[in-house]
Amino acid sequence: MSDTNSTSDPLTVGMLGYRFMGKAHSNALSRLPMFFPDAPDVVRHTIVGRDEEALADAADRYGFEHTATDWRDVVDEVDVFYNLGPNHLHVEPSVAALEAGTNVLCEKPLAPTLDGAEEMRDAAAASDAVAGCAFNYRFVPAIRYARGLVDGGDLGEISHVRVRYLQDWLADPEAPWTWRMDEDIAGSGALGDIGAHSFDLAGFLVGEQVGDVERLSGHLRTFTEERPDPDSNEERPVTVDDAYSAQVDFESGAMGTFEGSRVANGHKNDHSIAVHGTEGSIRFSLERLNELEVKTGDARGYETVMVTDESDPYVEAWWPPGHVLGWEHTFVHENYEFLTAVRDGGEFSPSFEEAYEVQRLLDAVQRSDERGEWVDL
Ligand code: 4PW
Repeated sequence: MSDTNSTSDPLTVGMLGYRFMGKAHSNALSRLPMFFPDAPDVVRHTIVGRDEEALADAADRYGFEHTATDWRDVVDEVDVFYNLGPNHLHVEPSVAALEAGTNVLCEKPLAPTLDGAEEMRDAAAASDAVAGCAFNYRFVPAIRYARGLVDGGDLGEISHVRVRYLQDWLADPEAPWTWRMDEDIAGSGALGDIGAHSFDLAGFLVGEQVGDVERLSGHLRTFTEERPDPDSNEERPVTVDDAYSAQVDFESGAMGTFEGSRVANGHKNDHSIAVHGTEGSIRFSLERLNELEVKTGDARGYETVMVTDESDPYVEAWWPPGHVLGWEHTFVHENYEFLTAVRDGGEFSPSFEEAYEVQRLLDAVQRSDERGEWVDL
């Protein structure tokens, strides 16, 4: 890898994965120079995948100079490695990159298993490179604004945290099999895919007030045991959960309830969080991400705050107040913070260490479900 952190040369990026997340992060990289002029310059160097034809097309559309079919040829040739592959590809390439001194931004969940996540956390701790996990919902302006209220004491002492992440793309039992339904590749189903975001978001918003999770009770359910493989037309087993729920006790005595489902008919990408405290409450839904509902002081109910004022986090970089932002902007903000940390030799949060803590909770939910009892963390 070239010397990155102290140079003002453009940062070279290698990206593993060119589908959903490859497109989201490539879009973010292309937006940065226009809207965040103080962001580091980036060269989209090499995009990595297995299907050469699809890869060439992605390189063309996403603006990458080269393609490669083996990540081993890339991790030590670039300044920053984006690991956007399926979960079972998170550990080995990320660890190899960090050992080569290459900065890594890895998609969530950090790994399919707690052991894999531990290896990644340790590799990050042993490296001078920046290692971040792409929990993009931390970068919604309304969530940053909400955190400011919580930190400022506007909600008083926190009693409840309630997070739901509902999708319905698997509600149809005939919806095709994908790698996200295979335990060996994904690690878990709704739990890791969307529950990881919920645990991270709760920690980000109120972690300092409520402390660590002391114990939890988790529950997993698979409603459809087999699905048609679009390649072979044969039925393939689903070895992960379609839905999970968890009850959580925090150190402070606050209670948490978490729920995630990929079979919640009518909900496309409904990530919502509510926090209640002695002085007030907030609630937020990703489906209305420019708004935050706030109840404080003597108000009899919630007031809807439009989080689009130019003083709100990140909004100044975009459009005048009221010209709303969307899902893709979260990736721009995340990439801005990550690449800035790389250039300046700074810290990026969420780090691999923080993502490992999320993985401990995912693992505890699985253990609790297997045992049918509460587990201590
Ligand atoms: O953020 C969500 C993910 O974690 C995405 O919108 C889709 O659902 C893709 O993976 C999960």
